[in-house]
Amino acid sequence: MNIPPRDTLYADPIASVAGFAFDERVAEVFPDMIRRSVPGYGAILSAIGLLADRFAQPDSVCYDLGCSLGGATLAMRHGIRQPGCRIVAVDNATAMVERCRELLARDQALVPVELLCADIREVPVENASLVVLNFTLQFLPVAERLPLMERIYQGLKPGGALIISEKLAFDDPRQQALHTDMHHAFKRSQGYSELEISQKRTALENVLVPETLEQHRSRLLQAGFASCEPWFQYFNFASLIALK
Ligand code: GEK
Repeated sequence: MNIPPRDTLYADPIASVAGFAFDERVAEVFPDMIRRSVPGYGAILSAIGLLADRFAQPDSVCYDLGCSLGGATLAMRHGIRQPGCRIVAVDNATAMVERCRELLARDQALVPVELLCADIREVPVENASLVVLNFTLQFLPVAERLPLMERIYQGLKPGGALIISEKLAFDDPRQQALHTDMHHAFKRSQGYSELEISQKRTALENVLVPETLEQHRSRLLQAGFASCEPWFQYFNFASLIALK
């Protein structure tokens, strides 16, 4: 097994930090970056495998929207035990999709995966039993989030589910400050320097737009979902499950 290269993209001072983009340099270090930046990422992927086993229905489709290198796709692929299932994995970053294709080719599991380089706002969702948005919705303009939730709801079969993991914001300024501080403490504990933390934060400004748990919940209910509950939270990172 190759050790994934370490994320040092923000280690040196940058005169003017540009907005974060999912380019070749990010794709190369992505596995290391996401594990050291998102508290609980590994636990969430393991649970997505278990949830895929629970929700995948025979002869249906499981979607991984914003798949990056296919972490959630592979978790689902190894979790699904129902016959006739396939996975549709989608990302609009060419560098991510190319690497994802190589990683999927090395994986031995049998569930077919269709990997699309496309915008998740344009990909039809049909005959779905499970849809996963693992830290992707936060990168869409806020106004485009409800139409996507409505399309996902329409494309889910009865009994289907949506898993949505996001960085959260908080209405209470003390909670906001606490969770931001604790996230930075997590990143420091993972070996990121103050400079790396602050330059990355600048790069993500206006690119990653977090919302509160309540905003997510009310949007999901507005889109038609019968209920929605967080099943995981680690500081300001949470994962929700919405049921059709
Ligand atoms: C994982 N789910 O490892 N259409 C398609 N893809 C998009 C769009 C869009 N409109 N906007 C952003 N993306 C993964 C991690 S990363 C999360 C997801 C993070 C893609 C973008 O190219 C990137 O690959 C992914 O969403 C977000 O479980 O980096 O914090």
